[in-house]
Amino acid sequence: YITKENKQAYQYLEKQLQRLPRNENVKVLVVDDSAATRRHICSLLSRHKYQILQASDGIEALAMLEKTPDIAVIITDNEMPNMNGDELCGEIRRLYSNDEKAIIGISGSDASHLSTRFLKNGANDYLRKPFNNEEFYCRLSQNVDMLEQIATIRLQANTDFLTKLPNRRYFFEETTKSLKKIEKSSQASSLAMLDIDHFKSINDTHGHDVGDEVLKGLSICFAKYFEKQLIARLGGEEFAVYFGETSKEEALKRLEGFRHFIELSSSEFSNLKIKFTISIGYVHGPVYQIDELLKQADIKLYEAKESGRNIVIS
Ligand code: GH3
Ligand code: MG
Ligand code: MG
Repeated sequence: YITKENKQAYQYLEKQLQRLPRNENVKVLVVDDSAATRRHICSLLSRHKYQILQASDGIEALAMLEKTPDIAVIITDNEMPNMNGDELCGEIRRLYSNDEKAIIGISGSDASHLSTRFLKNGANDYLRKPFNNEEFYCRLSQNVDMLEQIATIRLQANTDFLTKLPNRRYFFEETTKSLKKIEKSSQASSLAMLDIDHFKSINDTHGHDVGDEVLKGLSICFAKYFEKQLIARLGGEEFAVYFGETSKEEALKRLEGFRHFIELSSSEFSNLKIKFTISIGYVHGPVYQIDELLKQADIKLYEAKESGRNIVIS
């Protein structure tokens, strides 16, 4: 489950993993009313294999940003019809944070107040024409590096290290946002907690490393099965699914399906031939605090364990 905010972070990471030459994946938008200047900047960019988009003024630039959400860097002239570069900067910053997109202002004017205005309006950097090609590349690639570092850190902060599932922190943040929306429309919220049965005995019998492999195998199935839901590893051998606007019947059908699937196929994970089951506690109702929802689901989960495990209790 990937939200819009995190999509860029995941895309960056995927690209890093694919080990493609980086620049080919970096989209740069060049905004200048002079076609000749655009051509010059674009030829510099294409020599380093950046993906290039062009706009001849601020309005066109904003439309392109909306249409192409993964533009990473905007290089903008200052004096343009309709909207100056520094105003464009301000508009971009109203919509996109500076850990999402970098802006580099360019201007022919040598008035120093211009660079200040660019920076005040949220530009990351400023170049004065005529600029040295080497300097242009250095500033551009430093800004791209910064965006990638932030994306990597954000992804790591939201991901469980062992299973690569979204972690508890991410789950709390995202469900809290969603619950606020659901509360406004007075819809019921819906959440389940899953826990491996007798996991301790898997560790005790086969060792902690095998226990880890079981957690990883389960996580892959879990993520695939609940592709459209917000999921997380809450900790240990405990997982959660948040169902947003799904009906109670539909959610229970999915959960029962997953419980059954694990009962049948757990032994195939990583060729370990270890069979295990899971217990699930499910809540549905007008509850809009994530900690309260989890508390109620945990009570149901406890009931599932008490009643003999390998069961969904709602
Ligand atoms: P129940 O059916 O009641 O849930 O029993 P259980 O054994 O699954 O539950 P218990 O809470 O007694 O034990 C959970 C175990 O999970 C204990 C802990 O060592 C193990 N565990 C927690 N995190 C990890 C992990 O990251 N890797 C491994 N291998 N084990 C873990
Ligand atoms: Mg357990
Ligand atoms: Mg447990």
